[in-house]
Amino acid sequence: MKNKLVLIFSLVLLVVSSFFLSATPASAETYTIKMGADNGQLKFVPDKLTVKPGDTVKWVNNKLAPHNAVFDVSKVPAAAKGLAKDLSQSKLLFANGESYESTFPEDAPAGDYAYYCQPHRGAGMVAKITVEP
Ligand SMILES: [Cu+2]
Repeated sequence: MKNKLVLIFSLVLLVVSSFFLSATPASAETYTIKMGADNGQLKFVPDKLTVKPGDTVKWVNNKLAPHNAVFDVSKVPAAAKGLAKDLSQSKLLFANGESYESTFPEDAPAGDYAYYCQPHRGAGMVAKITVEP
């Protein structure tokens, strides 16, 4: 009887631990977004991207610098306004190939996060990241 209990307990432990292993963000991805299209357009490429909490976005300076990536706090989920500031990269990048990364935390609220390049916002250099759990 005691052995059986130990066996059941071990099995439960195994199932629970494997659940936690599969739930860890081992599959977190890093997505690269070009700042300035190859063809010389003032765009982020891609300008629409879907990520999961835990994923990282890497902006790379490509064409027509300077650029940056600032989230529009009026166009992010209501619960994510503080986060949007943390994710913003306001430093202007001038050199080709310069980059920075922002990681969406595990508790990032789902929804659309709009952002723009400050020098080129008026020229339409705006984009969107959708967080989908
Ligand atoms: Cu720009």
